[in-house]
Amino acid sequence: MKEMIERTLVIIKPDGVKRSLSGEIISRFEKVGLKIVGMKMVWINKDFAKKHYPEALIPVLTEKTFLDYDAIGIKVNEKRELVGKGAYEDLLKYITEGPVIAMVLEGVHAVEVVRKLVGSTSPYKSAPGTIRGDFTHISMGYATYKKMGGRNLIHASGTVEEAKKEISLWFKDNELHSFKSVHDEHIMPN
Ligand code: IDP
Ligand code: MG
Repeated sequence: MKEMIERTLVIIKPDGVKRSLSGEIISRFEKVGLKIVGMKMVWINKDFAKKHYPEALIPVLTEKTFLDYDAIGIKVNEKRELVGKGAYEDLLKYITEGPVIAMVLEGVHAVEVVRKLVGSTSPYKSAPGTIRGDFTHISMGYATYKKMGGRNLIHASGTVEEAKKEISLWFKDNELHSFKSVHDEHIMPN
């Protein structure tokens, strides 16, 4: 079924690049047979960061921060919206603080498979064996509290729709390639 073959966007964030984890992260995707069909290193500016992470994300950041605060019983006097806005500004700073590696991966149910390998947003909850679970341990609540952006190493599209939008933001058509890998014979014949 051709429709099950999807493309998804993955970004190794500045902390992943600076910690020299790029090779390790890429090889995890290669090992399950996902195909890299586009890849580049870029240092994005704030305008571009706001396209990738639009302001509509603020309520989500607020939610994730307070989930972590509530879990350990932290009470914050600041208004919820202000906490979310602060976390958003920190996220923009974080994603623009160094170069990132952007790639498009292709494979069967690629969006969901990549999310499974990446692990949940707040690494202290990410399962061992996942990229976030194996290589970092902070929580989003801690990141907001420390005003450091949610340093969780990696971005991966959340849905097929999101993947389509994000791929067209980051890559031109002629930067993406169709070719046969050895896995195609075993995993995705014709
Ligand atoms: P995701 O990356 O797992 O899809 P999203 O909710 O889409 O998570 O959030 C985008 C990014 O924003 C996260 O990967 C993380 O870097 C950052 N982030 C999310 N929630 C928080 C938070 O509560 N505090 C600080 N940063 C956050
Ligand atoms: Mg997301």
